[in-house]
Amino acid sequence: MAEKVKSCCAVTRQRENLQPIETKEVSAVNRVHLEGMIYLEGGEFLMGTDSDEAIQADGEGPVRKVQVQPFYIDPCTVTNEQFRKFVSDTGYKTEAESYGDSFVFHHFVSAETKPRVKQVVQGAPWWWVVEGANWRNPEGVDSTIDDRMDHPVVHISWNDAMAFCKWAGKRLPTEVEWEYAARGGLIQKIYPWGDELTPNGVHQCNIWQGEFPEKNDALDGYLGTAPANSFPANQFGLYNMAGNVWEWCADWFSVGSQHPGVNNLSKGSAKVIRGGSYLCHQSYCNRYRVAARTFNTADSSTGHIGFRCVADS
Ligand SMILES: [Cu+2]
Repeated sequence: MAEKVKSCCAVTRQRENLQPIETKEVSAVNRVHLEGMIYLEGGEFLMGTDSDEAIQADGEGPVRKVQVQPFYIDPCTVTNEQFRKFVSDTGYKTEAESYGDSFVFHHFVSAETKPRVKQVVQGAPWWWVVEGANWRNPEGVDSTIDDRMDHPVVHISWNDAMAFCKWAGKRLPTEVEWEYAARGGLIQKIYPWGDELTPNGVHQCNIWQGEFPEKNDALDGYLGTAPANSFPANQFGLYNMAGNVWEWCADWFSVGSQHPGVNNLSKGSAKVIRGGSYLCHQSYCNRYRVAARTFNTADSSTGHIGFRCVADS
């Protein structure tokens, strides 16, 4: 990244000899599970922000009127439980499993796993490339998801998320749909619930408290991921549209004039992610605001990126 904006989030696979991943063709089971999904009627909304807090280089502004068609959306990000069903049904192998490693936040790596740290990311030394880290073993081979089945699945690349969507008869939200949903019908508020981060001192989302990246006070109750349905939902009934895990969108990332708020599904080098994660902090990476955005390559996976699905109405 050429920009100077500090980020907890930009961590991307970079390989000398990128080998094509063998992805098994997933049979398109045509079963749209609309039960449990929330219908949003769409319409016109104000996307983006011109506030002082906006990260200019990310292309958060200008504010523009955008039209959204009606669609269905999952109230929560896809959980470990749901992803396990998909894998047991299809035998799908994620990209992290094919590569043999994934990005893990340094605090979560045990002494036993330390010898399996293949690389520390330059410029973001809190990200370690851990051999054997994947969705079943989020912190490496000595970790499990057994006590986190209701948490968001992580170490999922954009390509993996697309495979899940295909199986489920759903799709990834466009960035426009994602922001419309996240705003929950509020107009130009900073967060999905309003303008105050902790109204009456009550935490509304899972982000970082303390000194990033060394000391996480976890005042919101969580060091890493939280259950996908934790914290109050926004006015549309959607959970964790801010914090917890970044969420993949369908669009390629772009900024500037080519980014008027229309869907960018045809070309690009990295995919949009939205919402921020348990690692974001105002002092460092203020990207849990509802207008904030960043990107990652379609084959990258980390312990703080997940996804939620939408479906056509
Ligand atoms: Cu961040």
